[in-house]
Amino acid sequence: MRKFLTFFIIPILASYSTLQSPMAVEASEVITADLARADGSSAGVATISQRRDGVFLRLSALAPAAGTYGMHLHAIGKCQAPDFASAGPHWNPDMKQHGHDNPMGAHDGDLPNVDAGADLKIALEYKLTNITLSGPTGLLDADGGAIVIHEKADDYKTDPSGNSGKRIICGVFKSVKRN
Ligand SMILES: [Cu+2]
Ligand SMILES: [Zn+2]
Repeated sequence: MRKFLTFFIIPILASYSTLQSPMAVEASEVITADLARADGSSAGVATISQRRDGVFLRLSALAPAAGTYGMHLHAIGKCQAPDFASAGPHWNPDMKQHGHDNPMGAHDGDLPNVDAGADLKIALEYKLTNITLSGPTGLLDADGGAIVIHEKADDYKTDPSGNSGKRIICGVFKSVKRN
């Protein structure tokens, strides 16, 4: 039994420290978005941190039901309920089509689908590629940027939004730290 425990506890501790490590690495720039539902209630928070080892998105949110949801960075920092159309199209500085499975894709704002289990929680952190936070081609350009969660999964290929349906959660990114 002791051997069994040792075998399983070490990987758990290892993954825990991996999750915690972002806070230990000093971030040069952090932007954060309070997430809201169409009825105005809070749905969680999203944070993007520019660090020495890359740019990382961390999301902690509550979905309306267990399931898989499309999620993107959108071009305009405006979340006007109830349809959040104000957030504009996917963030797309390179003028590509939607989706990593689209030969003409993808938008820089295209992100992997997120999953919520029975507890409705969506919690993740991953490295973003092809992202610049500030400057004229950055996510936080003159009209800002937002993160949007959709009612359905993204099929990763149908232009312009992966058939992911209505926008159900939206958050405007705000700069919280600059060194
Ligand atoms: Cu979207
Ligand atoms: Zn897209």
